[in-house]
Amino acid sequence: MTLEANFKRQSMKIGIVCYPTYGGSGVVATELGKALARVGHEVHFISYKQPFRLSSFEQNITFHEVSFTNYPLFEFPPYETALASKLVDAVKYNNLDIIHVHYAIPHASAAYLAKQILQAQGIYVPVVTTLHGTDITLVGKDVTYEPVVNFSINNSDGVTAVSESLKQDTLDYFDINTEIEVIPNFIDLNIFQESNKVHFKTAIAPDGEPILIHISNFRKVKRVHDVIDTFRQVVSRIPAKLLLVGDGPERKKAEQQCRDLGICNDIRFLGKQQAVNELLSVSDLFLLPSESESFGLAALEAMACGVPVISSNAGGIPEVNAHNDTGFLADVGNTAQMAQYAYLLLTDKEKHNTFKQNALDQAKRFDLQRIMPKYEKYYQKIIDKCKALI
Ligand code: GMT
Repeated sequence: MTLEANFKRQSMKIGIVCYPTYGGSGVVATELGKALARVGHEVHFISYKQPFRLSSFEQNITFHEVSFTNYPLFEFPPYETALASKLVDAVKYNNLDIIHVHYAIPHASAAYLAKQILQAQGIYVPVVTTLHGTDITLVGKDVTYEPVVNFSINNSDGVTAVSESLKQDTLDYFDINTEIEVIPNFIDLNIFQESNKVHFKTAIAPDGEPILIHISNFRKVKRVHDVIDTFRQVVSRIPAKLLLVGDGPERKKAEQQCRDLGICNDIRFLGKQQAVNELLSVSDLFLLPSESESFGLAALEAMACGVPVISSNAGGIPEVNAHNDTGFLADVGNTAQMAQYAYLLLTDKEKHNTFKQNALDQAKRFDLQRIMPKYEKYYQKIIDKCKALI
């Protein structure tokens, strides 16, 4: 039996700070909070907007909106100050046991400030920071933010990273003098599972063509142009369709690339979608050629729906997508290799079926029910450690 299985649950009051918009860190924070609430914890979300995965009323969950009064002097509204003030309020009037911030910038430093203010009033609340990726690898290490990020990581009571790779990047880029615990991202297998959507599949691929899919926020780091270039090479050999799901800064360029290549008839830009599990259910391959990726939650969602993944080998992706097992990995930018792997899987039914099953088996290792207790246990450890210090 695992340590987590032995863990005796004690109800906690947990404050969760996250970005409410589309994006992996907000999804992980919201799904974690919902799962914690379902097992009896009292969860308080603190953000500037209702997190998009928190659409309906849920027992044990309260949402605290960070509102900020604008003033003509403020060219940039001081969000961090407003967040720290809201945290002080939420902790004080709800007796929170712990604050868990997702994405270091600016959440970890706002929580540190709130902690200091509360401490001056005789209230002690521990802070756990979860590092998600770009808060370290892209934005965090930039000189604009580095000193504050470094300080607030070292001054969090607990720090977790979503992959071994991200932990290593954090140790490489910053001067860290605190323990970092790796707690991987997870998937709710009740939501992400293959469902029968034959009519939908026929509508997209009327002649039974295989369907490739990419889901992201279309930021540069996702290399959407590599998705299209990989697809171009696949479709030059076999008929196929590509679904591009999501929206972001690179979308216009991607649309132009499809026009220039004359392959628009085989590609559908679907924009932001809610029911991605349904789209994944009709797909045969997921493409994730990212430049950098701490984990690759989108790949895990695909795998939970039985979709093998062709990805780059950047960052933490190899911890999720196992080469020649749940999919294939190639060097960043090597679209010829990615296309060759895609062709291999799409033209070998038996291999494709084996990879589908392997992908699902791998996703089960990241089942929410297995990972959530790791957070509960970690919270308890940090609360106990901090109590001992008071
Ligand atoms: O990928 C993004 O740009 C969004 C970003 C976020 O913070 O929302 O995603 C990061 O966190 C996800 C959840 O932990 C990870 O699955 C993604 O790999 C990570 N993105 C990058 O590292 C680029």
